[in-house]
Amino acid sequence: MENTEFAKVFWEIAELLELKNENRFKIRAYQKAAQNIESLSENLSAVYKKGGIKELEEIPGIGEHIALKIEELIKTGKQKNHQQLLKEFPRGFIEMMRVPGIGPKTALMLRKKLKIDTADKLQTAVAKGLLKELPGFKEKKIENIKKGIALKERVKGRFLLSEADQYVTALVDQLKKLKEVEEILPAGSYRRGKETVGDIDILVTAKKSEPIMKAFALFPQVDRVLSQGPTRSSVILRNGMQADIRVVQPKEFGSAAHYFTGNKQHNILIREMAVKKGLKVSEYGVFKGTKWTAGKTEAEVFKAVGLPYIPPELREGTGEIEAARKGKLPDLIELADIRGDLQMHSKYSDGGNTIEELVEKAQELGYGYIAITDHTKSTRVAGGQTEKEIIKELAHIDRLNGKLNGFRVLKGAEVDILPDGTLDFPDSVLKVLDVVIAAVHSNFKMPREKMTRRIIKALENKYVNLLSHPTGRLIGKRDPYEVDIEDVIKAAKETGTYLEINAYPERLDLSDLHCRRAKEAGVMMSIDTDAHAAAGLEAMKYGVMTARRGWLEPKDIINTYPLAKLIKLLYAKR
Ligand code: DGT
Ligand code: CA
Ligand code: CA
Ligand code: ZN
Repeated sequence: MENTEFAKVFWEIAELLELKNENRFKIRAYQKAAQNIESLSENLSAVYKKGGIKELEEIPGIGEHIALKIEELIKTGKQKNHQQLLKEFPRGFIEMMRVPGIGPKTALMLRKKLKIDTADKLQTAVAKGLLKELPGFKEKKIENIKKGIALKERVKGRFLLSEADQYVTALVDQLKKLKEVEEILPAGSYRRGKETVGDIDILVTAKKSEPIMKAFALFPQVDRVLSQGPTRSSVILRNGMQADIRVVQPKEFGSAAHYFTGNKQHNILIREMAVKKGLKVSEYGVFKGTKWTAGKTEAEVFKAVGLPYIPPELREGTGEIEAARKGKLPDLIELADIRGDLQMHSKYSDGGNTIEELVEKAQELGYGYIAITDHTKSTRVAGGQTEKEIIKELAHIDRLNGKLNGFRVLKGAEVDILPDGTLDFPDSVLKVLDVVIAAVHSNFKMPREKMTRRIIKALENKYVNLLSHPTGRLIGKRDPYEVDIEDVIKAAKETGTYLEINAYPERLDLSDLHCRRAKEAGVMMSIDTDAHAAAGLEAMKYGVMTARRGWLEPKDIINTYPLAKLIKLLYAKR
């Protein structure tokens, strides 16, 4: 089982216990466990193999109770309580409950009053106007449900980049062990770093392909085989995602990599350029007439059409070819450019690890600094801190910094932007912080103008140096709140506030397109993980991917600078 599968079981248990109105703390424990499992870099089964239940209990948020359930899942692939809950609330019902705008209470009522117990039935009922009859179903509520159905439609059959990543990593690890395999390249939208991935496309070079195809079909991640041929197979993985594998000859590797990386629009544009030069570009190579002239590397393919190498994240057919032609491709940011992480939560609020543990992890990643940014009091569900409590935390950080050599813990907070645009802490507290992150965590359903004004007002506070997850979206779960992002970008520029690219896998907020807009407007950004456990710091790569898709360079990102320069940037506004 992949970690996402374990996590899904616990998310589901939590969700279903919520339906049954169970104890809030019990529900929270399952959610915490699921969250921490998701951010874990090591596979749970591997952790278990190392040291059994005891080793599992070392993971933050996992006590004996949950560890035993994990053991059960590893041994039998199922968990009893989970299965029992599923009998009471079948999959179709859960899916309906997950439509944004529905939730547990509404789902139960729909089942009781109208016998609606699947997402499809819900859609039909909405279309027929049946919901209007129900008590409490005002036009606005129905409108929200309609939006929720549309949101679900948009992400149907797509998976988060991080989930695809877990499967790709597992598949690639196993392919590497096959002696016939020479090169391996996960291509497609995954390689382009898109926030959601439809299916996985893996390219392999080998002289003999049959043994590879046979082995691939038997990988434990594979649920069933759709088709298996000599050079191409398609399977469905255990999470329902499709994976295609293609075996090509070494001399075709570059052209195949280019073709299967896409995107389609980019490919079409490259082919058109080739035609103008009297060439033909296909997945098999670059041809002059019937003569193969190039294709061993991607660089050869680009060279054939007179272009420099274009990084995969830019290949969307949105101006990259033009920029390449003019020698104006950006010098894209890389993971190695990141020197620290400016948003994370410790045990002082809803994080699973102590500040010391977060520091240790950050040092392991080669960082020179981090900011601890626990929640503030209005976000009570996430253990938000009062003014008094944070003063204690800050003293703790001071003591710790006294002991650390060549590493700095910056004092921060993720401060709530209240509905009227004022902040959850007074300036007298903000003043003593190095990193003040402002964020919207409540009252998401404001009219556009009001929400925009609310956020801009927060940016006007001279102590706020960073706006976190600026649109509030959760991919596939919650649309961005209504906000005029162009106005927010403009206000960031005018006030000297930085915008965050939140690397949390279901946020990726700013999105790639918004990154590009912010850069064009001359706004600097930070890439932060918003980690709630030490392992969560590893999600930085998804934020960097998003930044690369947004054409960003190291100089655009404040946490690529050394500490001294970063501090200057953070204090520039005061
Ligand atoms: P996805 O899987 O929906 O997230 O997106 P992709 O980009 O991975 O698309 P996919 O898996 O359908 O195909 C992989 C690549 O193969 C795609 O990015 C470009 C190339 N490709 C697929 N179909 C066509 C086509 O009809 N024309 C051209 N020129 N390229 C194609
Ligand atoms: Ca794909
Ligand atoms: Ca595909
Ligand atoms: Zn949080």
